[in-house]
Amino acid sequence: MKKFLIVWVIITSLVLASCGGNSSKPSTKIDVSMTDFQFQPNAFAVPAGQEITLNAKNDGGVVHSFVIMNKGQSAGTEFTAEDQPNVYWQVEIQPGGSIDTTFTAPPDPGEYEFVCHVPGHIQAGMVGKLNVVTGE
Ligand SMILES: [Cu+2]
Repeated sequence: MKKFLIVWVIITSLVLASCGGNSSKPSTKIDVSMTDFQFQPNAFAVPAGQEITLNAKNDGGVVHSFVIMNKGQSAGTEFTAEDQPNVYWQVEIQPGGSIDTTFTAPPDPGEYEFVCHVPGHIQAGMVGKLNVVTGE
């Protein structure tokens, strides 16, 4: 029985690892679920300068947001008024709601932080990484 458990753990981690690998493949579509208090998944790769479709669902019980910070900017542990000028793009979703919208990916490749701006939510875990990559 113990052996089966170990095998199951290994298979599960392999599956999870391969899923993680997919997030580094650039896509013009982002599908994200927001819960209390997580982005699932919490890492995306998009091609620089292209139009990105964002499909976001708030599966939580409180309002959440998807806020992309400018390159090199971090909201830290709490999003405050001082962080607002450093926002690249943002959208808010009511609990139980969903949105289907588009934004233009930053033309400058690199790593961008995205967060939920609602007080306390970054500390609770609502932070992720948007990897902007150049097309060939
Ligand atoms: Cu939130």
